[in-house]
Amino acid sequence: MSTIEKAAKALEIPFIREMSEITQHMWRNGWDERNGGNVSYLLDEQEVAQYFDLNAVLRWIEPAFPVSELAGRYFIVTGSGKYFKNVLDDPAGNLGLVRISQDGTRIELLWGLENEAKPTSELASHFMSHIERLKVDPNHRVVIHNHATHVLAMTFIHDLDEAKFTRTLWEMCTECIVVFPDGIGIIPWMVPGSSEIGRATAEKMREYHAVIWPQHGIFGTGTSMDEAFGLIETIEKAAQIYMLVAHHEIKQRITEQQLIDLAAAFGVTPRPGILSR
Ligand code: 2HA
Ligand code: ZN
Repeated sequence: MSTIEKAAKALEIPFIREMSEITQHMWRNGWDERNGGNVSYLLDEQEVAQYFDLNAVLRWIEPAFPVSELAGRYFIVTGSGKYFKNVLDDPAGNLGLVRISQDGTRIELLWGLENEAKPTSELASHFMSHIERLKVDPNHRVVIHNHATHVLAMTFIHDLDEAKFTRTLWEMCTECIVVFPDGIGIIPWMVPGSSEIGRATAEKMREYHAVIWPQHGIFGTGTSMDEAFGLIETIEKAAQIYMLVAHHEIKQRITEQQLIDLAAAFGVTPRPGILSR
């Protein structure tokens, strides 16, 4: 089978198509230069069984730490060092379908990650974030990390206090407070790819759907690809507006009363401590 035929066949599988399309969208948005960014998507066993033999393990991969909380769970993940630009043309070379072994000490590869590729270098942050999000929302499914341009820029010039950062984002677009009433978590700058940054990120995920890594990027989560991607898009849009207006004289803005009215109209509860009342 040619690479083109192989890709076309893989793209008939809904979750492979979703991963391939979302990575392409992010690359086109300029959020995933080179091998930047990673995605992991929790799948149901029945969803996987429709397309794959669950007993056909291609190889085993050692996770950096045991993940017994995720034993028996299925994920499709982006590969370490892989370019989002290339996923659509070669899903099997850039994505992997994996299952966590029953004791949580091994990753069982069922499809993809061809040529001995490994799962994303940020697997610790992904797995730990899935564990924490699932505790607060059993419908949680998706973790996306990317280098959203204006979010990253904003971390250079805005106070990194979570309440202040969130408040600024809410003020940038009318619907922000409706999309992320729980606000934005922010961790200190840390070396990426480590279990430490994974722990720090996941700790924030207990309370937030999105976590910013200063001077690096963002993690967004959701119950579907659309929800996780839509959250990042909305935060990035607000950050873009901030970067466009920050050095200009502001003649009118969204007031605190308007934020309160929006929350009431859309039935959301803003995180306490961000608005003054
Ligand atoms: O290279 O984005 O944070 C992938 C990354 C690491
Ligand atoms: Zn990154």
